[in-house]
Amino acid sequence: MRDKYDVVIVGAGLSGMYQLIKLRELGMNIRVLEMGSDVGGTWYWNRYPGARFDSESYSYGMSFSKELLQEWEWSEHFSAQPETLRYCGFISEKFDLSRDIEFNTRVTGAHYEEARNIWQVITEDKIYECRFLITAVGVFSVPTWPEIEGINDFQGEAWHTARWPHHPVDFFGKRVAVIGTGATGVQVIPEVAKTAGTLTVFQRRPNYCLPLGNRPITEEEQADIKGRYDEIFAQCASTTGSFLHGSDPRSALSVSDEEREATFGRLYNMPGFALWLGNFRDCGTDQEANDFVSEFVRRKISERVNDLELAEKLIPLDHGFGTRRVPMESGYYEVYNKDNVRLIDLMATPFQRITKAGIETTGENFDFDLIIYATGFDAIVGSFRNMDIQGRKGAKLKDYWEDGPVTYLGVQVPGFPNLLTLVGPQNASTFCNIPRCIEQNVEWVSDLMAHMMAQGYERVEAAQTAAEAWVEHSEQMVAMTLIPNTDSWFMNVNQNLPEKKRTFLAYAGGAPRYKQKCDEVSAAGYTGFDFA
Ligand code: NA7
Repeated sequence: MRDKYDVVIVGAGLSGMYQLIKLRELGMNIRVLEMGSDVGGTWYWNRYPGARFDSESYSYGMSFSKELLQEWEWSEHFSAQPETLRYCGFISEKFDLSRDIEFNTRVTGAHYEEARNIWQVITEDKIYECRFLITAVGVFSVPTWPEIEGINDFQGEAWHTARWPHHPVDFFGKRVAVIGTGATGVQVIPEVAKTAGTLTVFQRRPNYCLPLGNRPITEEEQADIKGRYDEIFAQCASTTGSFLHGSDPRSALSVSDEEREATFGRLYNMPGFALWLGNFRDCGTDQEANDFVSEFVRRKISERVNDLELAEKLIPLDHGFGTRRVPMESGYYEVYNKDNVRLIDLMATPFQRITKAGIETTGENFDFDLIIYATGFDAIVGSFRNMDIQGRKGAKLKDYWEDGPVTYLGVQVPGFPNLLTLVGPQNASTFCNIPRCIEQNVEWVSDLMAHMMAQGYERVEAAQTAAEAWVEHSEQMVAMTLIPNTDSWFMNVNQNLPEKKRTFLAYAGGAPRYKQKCDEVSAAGYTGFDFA
């Protein structure tokens, strides 16, 4: 006997949880399948020390329930992972979600059966049947390890930050290596440096990191935040990335050198992504404007690192500020002023192999007790590639996306009826203060379901022409930015994986434009979708 449902949702992170809540309202019979042993998604897996929001906590929390907003209290302006995971658990309990969730259940594939218009969802233990398959698999769910010879030979402790153990990891007095200096590495490194005997950081390409400016939320602030949620979310809805930081309408080239410098200085000292997202409007689109801000951040880095030669290694010269994800840090650069911390520049001395005792580069052999891999993810599309998703006539999604994702609005794929991809490629959610876009995505998908129920439709499928137009529009949007000028996970580049087509995976047109496009489509009777 196969378990039969109206909807199977893959993933019990925030998007899967909220989708469950919304579809219950339609009286649907739903099963959520989750690989972890609890809810939380990203916050369940990424338990490494230092993991925390880069979004202001009160701009990140779910906004759909006024009661939830009043009941939950964030303790810091940028909440740390343990608190955020508790928050996910709090939502699950409040809305009694776990009765519809199967934990420790990994979906390995899903096949569409055209004759019966059903999806067969395959897990390691059994097969579920459903009419609608909704993926809520997150953006960073498939960690990638570096391709280094001997990686399994190391006899000490080794952890990937995205597969951090549930027990505490002790760094005290140990010789610790961290590989990777992206958003994750930059969070974990200062934490390790606090107690490690020695810390050796292996850096390939340096990033432009900004001070996070985290601090506890005072009682007065708490009351103020709770009284201003409508205003906070309205502000988020008005900005490109759904953060509190909206861009300055002026061009960086239209002001005097003094004014520009003063603006950069003010934004640098503000908490969060202010300098990235609240800057002059052309810093991310015009090379000259971008050069100004890049140079500003380079100067800031050199001011914070005592040793000039070391500072030079930490300063990016190969790309412009904000063209890759900007890591947010708390005392990151100052770590390199400590005697027990070393930076190894892999551009000068690349890895040769990992040994039983540690790491060999072309310049030196190192012995370690613990290696931390902060080496990133098969971002956005990795989870889709990891599942054997087959649509009409057995067509495989991974083949269809071989040359880059093809979607309509980032939520549907031609040839894959009744498959809905929350937070999928070419969807604004992947480039957004994510819960803000999750709410938009989930509500839009729920409205689509309600529409289908009202009309008596049982199948929805994006038209090929509509998807092609969406891909073209997405390409036009990113071409207006400087993002394609450098390699990053934004551009589907991950050197730890077989080479893939260089293509932009997210949606660069901004969340307000994306929402408007989605709303226009629904208001016009779901143009671009075929129903049956
Ligand atoms: P990222 O941003 O992809 O960073 C991964 C880091 O690991 C980055 O510094 C990489 O260097 C480095 N890396 C990866 N593979 C290697 C090898 N083989 N050798 C040396 N260094 C390597 O992942 P994060 O986890 O930091 O952040 C992911 C997202 O999570 C982030 O953007 C947030 O939105 C949340 P590289 O830059 O490729 O030279």
